[in-house]
Amino acid sequence: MKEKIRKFILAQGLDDAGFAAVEDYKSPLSPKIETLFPEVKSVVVSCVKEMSHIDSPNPQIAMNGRLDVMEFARSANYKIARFLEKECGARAMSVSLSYPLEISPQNALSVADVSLRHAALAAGLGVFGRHNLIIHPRLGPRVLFMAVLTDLALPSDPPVTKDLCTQCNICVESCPALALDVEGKTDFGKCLSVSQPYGLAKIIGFWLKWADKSPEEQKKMLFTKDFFMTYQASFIGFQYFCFKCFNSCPLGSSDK
Ligand code: B12
Ligand code: SF4
Ligand code: SF4
Repeated sequence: MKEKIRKFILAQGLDDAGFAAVEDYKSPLSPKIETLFPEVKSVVVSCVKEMSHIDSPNPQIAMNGRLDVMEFARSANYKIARFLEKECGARAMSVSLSYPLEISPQNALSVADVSLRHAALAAGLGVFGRHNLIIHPRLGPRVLFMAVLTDLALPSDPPVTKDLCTQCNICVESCPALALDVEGKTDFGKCLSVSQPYGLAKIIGFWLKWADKSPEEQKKMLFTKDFFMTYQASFIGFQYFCFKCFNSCPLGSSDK
């Protein structure tokens, strides 16, 4: 059964696939996976390579490439879920790539319903690196993950046992936010301030400032780059302006 599913996934143009039995998925901060789908038995994880767009100094080119990859991955993930239901007689639920995500002051760390890094680890698709990203054995960290939960009982693929990270520290030194200084923990707030400069913090800051201004100054604030860019980010979704930990890591960077 696994090989039938893997063949289908690779035929979609995805770069790799792996399987994790739910008992092997261990993400300490995430909700219990059974709360999402009580009958879940395994997680089908796939990945897609990020291409050269993430190396562009132009944030529009970089983010447009990311949107392409996300759109493709979302559609491919839907097809995998559909295949599991139609061709394998299973029930299946797809997991979001990044969002929708519960964002609230009560979930201040933005813990997702399913941690795709821990799912990829359990499915034998890679290991954590110093940058806290999953390094795929062939493609390095330059991959995005997606997953489908299913009630099909599929044994886990063998884990990657080799420590792929060479501890060269390039990712840590390349992070403009100094968000990777403490090993094993990304400083979420520091990362966000650089990687999503027009995200929620900017929007809240903007409106708090706006509320205290005179009508004349309020009008002026609406004609600023900050306002225009946050307007755009509000319909793009999370808009990333930094890919440094992702693209500075030398592992897998030349593999197509
Ligand atoms: C919210 C989120 C963020 C938040 C982080 C919030 C957070 N608390 O983790 C912010 C905005 C900061 C963020 C940033 C980035 N993100 Co992000 N993010 C997510 C999302 C949606 C949820 C993550 C989550 O639930 N985290 C909470 C829990 C799982 O984390 P945790 O248990 O505390 O585990 C952390 C540490 O304890 C540590 N850890 C745990 N076990 C171990 C074991 C070892 C040995 C080590 C060393 C570390 C380690 O690693 C984790 C990272 O801090 C996922 C998608 C998803 N659904 O999983 C994408 C995801 C993790 N992001 C991704 C990417 C690429 C990025 C960025 C590069 C941004 C960009 N330009 O794309 C940066 C990288 C930052 C970094 N180096 O860590 C990819 C990672 C792909 C990969 N190859 O690993 C994911 C998987 C999206 C995807 N669909 O592929 N992200
Ligand atoms: S995305 Fe940028 S700011 Fe965030 S951890 Fe990676 S290098 Fe640092
Ligand atoms: S850049 Fe170096 S230290 Fe960072 S994850 Fe890659 S190999 Fe490890």
